[in-house]
Amino acid sequence: MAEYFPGISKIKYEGPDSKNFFAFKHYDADKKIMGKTMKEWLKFSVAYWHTFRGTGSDPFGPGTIKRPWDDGSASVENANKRLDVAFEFITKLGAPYWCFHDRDIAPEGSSLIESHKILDAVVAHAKELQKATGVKLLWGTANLFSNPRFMNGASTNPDSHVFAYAAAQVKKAMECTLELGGEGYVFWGGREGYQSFLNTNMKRELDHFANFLRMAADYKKEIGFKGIMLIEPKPKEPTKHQYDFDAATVMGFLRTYGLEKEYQLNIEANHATLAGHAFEHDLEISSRYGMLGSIDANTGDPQLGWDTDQFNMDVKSATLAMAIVLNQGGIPVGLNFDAKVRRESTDIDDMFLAHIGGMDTFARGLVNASKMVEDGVLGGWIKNRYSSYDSGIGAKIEAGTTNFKELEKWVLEAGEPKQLSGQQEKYEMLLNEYT
Ligand code: XUL
Ligand code: CO
Repeated sequence: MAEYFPGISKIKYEGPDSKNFFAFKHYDADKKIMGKTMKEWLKFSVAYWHTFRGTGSDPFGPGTIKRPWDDGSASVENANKRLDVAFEFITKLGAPYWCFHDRDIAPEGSSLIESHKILDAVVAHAKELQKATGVKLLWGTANLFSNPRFMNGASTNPDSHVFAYAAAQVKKAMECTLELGGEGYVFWGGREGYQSFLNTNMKRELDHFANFLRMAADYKKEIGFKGIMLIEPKPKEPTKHQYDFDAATVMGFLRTYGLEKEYQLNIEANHATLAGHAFEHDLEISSRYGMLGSIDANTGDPQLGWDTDQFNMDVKSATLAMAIVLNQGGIPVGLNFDAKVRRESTDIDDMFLAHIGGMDTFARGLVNASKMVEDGVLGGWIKNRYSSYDSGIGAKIEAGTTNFKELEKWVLEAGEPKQLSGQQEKYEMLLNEYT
């Protein structure tokens, strides 16, 4: 088979003193941290759409990124060749997983049946490549937002014909994910939202959305797919309002429609920040309710404020994220780099450096978080802050075994509460010590 990156050999761990950009300084795949290898904790995945279909185009100009292997055609040969390149890239990087949308790996045909056939041919090739390289599928998904037929949404489209089309496309994408042994299947509601309240019946759209998700959950059982079904919250972009606004909204929606046992959440950092939260906010809320299934690791740019999908190189952010993952004993599906190199980062080397940097950042986050846990720092201070609920009246409040009358009586005896400092600066100083 042709080699597309002849100048780059397998990326190795060389340790923190290495000056080699094409080496890991922190990600040491087989190193054990708190009983599991780094590879098992982190479950890194490469996002096919960004790294192999991204061109660097933005609303102000066309693509800047040209790849020598891609002839730009919509042929199956070109699609298969891109996969060859991708698997060489992922293998050299040493990421154990990849992720895709149906329409990024295979071109869309002129009818649904033709699209299915093209997808089958490309999936067969991907299966051979997975077998040959050992790279596994983290999750699959369907692109229900690029084709103009989905301009008013997919399962929340006012036209039931489009709803049915989306169902047929997801059915096929789920079958392909099963065929490739995916560990998850993701629903990101690209245009599942609205642009104007004036033409939208929100309740009917939400009911339809829930029915769609119920059918998908039923189909999962029917075909014997054992992976985890995931919903990826995002508040807006491309629509003005997306129904899967943030983690808390999605959890409430799932409970309202009795779907909370069928789905978990795929939390994306840049989506959390678009919703006005920190990355760790959406991780924490979903984790504490047992709903954190997977992570789309990226970051936005605080000055731009839109979904820039950058590689996260911020060690502090990765430390806080990995502390949450450690606390829940691991990430059930994985950590996908839903991130792209900048429009100006046009070299092939940049593809590698972005991923190496991202992997090292999360590896450092993992090591830092594990040290904080081992030193009893993390968790310790928070536990202490709530200790008044561990006994006495606090324990009764927590257990739900008291009432307003009893609490009034208790306060009349106990008097005014003492002021307890939140000590935020102290904890910020402590976090600095570990990062
Ligand atoms: C878009 C986004 C998607 C999903 C998969 O903002 O994050 O790439 O991760 O559809
Ligand atoms: Co994403």
